Amino acid sequence: MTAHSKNLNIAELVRSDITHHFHPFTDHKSFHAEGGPRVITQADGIWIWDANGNKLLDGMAGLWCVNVGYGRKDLAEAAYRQMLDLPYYNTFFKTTTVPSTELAAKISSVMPERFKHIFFVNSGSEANDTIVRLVRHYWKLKGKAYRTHFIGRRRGYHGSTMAAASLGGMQGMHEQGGLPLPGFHHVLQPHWFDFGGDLSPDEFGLQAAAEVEKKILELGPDNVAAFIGEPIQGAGGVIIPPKTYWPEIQKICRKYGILIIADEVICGFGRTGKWWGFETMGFEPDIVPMAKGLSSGYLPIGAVAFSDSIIREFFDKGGEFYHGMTYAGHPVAAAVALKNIEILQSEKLVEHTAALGPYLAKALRSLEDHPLVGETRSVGLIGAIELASDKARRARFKDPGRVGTICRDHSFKAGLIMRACWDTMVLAPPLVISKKEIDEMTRLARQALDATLADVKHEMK
Ligand code: PXG
Repeated sequence: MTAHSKNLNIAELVRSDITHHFHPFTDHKSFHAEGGPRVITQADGIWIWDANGNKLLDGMAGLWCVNVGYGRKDLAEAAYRQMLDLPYYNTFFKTTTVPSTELAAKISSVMPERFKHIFFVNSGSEANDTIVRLVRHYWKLKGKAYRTHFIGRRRGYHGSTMAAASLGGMQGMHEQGGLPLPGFHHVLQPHWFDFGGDLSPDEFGLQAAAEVEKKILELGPDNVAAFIGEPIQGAGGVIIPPKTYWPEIQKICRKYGILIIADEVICGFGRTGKWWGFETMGFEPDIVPMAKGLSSGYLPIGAVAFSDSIIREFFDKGGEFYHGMTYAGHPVAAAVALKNIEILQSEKLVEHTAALGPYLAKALRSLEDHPLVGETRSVGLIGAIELASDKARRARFKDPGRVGTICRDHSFKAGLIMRACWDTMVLAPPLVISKKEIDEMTRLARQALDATLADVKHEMK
């Protein structure tokens, strides 16, 4: 532990946190009942330490974001240097800063040729809110102001702001705050384990894509602005669509002139073994929101890449797009993101992820002999373990999420941070993980599964 954390009075800090800190995505009643927060004080590589000195393997890279791992001095130095040069200036009103301009060009350089223009924001939520406004305005510039509707998927996650949560398909979120807003629609997620029935994954992929066409026809093809999807749904439970799904979605969207948004907030910057999830899943989006891995979470920054055909309308027609955040392209965050991408390139971390993908897949498959495990799946360094009460029938336990939470808690106790999305356990470790560390992660996951089984054995069919 650092001298700094040694000197903390942790009990006092926890008391203060309960008194003053209102946390996101937290059940505040049980938070109080259980004695407040776990305090994380330090991290290095793929490991984090809490204030009690417990060492945990961070199987989630923070919240799917610390792709280059913890403890990168280069990133701290990039921030320090930029703060001394220019801690802040804006990018509004025909002004720029050196790091924001350099970062736009850098992002563009790792994308397909048509993505030359990058709009900066501070988070994935803001990226998606920006897209809703910009896409509707784009269609207006094109003389098709009636194209206003967006189609997403159930259990899609695109952020917590009003428009981003409307694009997303999280029922619990929609029930709070009057969502979705008008004009946002959702179709079945391509989750074969839960919905595939007797179909082969490839057959099911086509069926799930057909749901999108059905929704388009129901709304009237001319009224639909865009389809949004994560190439692999993250928070929904690492839903890796069958390989037939995305190419079919692309065919359908092209047929009706509907824009495709690939939400790369989790999949981008190497997570799937290529720079972008759309490359791994085989489709060509028009718009790409990104955040998380853009700076590996070292500072908040997000961005949206727009294809030339969209940007051309703004260049040709003129007129101001009245949208932007004070900190858009913040020079310190941009300097850190720039250095982060340089690290991904110089250490060949995308290639490393591609090379380790089959190793993680095999490690996860080794868990399939466990009575609780109905399926495992992964691409690159993002994977899932499905918990089932009857693996042969792919049957779930009652009260979705209950057994997942038990497993998540056992995982913490064993020393592994593994998240539960309902009863799907998910893993997305930093891309710097080694084979030996994957073995350790798998060993700890099995320990958590064993402890979970002891708790729920009587419910197994
Ligand atoms: N798109 C995707 C695909 C995401 O995963 C966002 C957009 C929103 O990004 P911001 O930066 O506004 O959070 C996300 C964020 C979870 C969890 O529980 C996942 C996210 C955020 C919080 C929790 O898995 N993803």
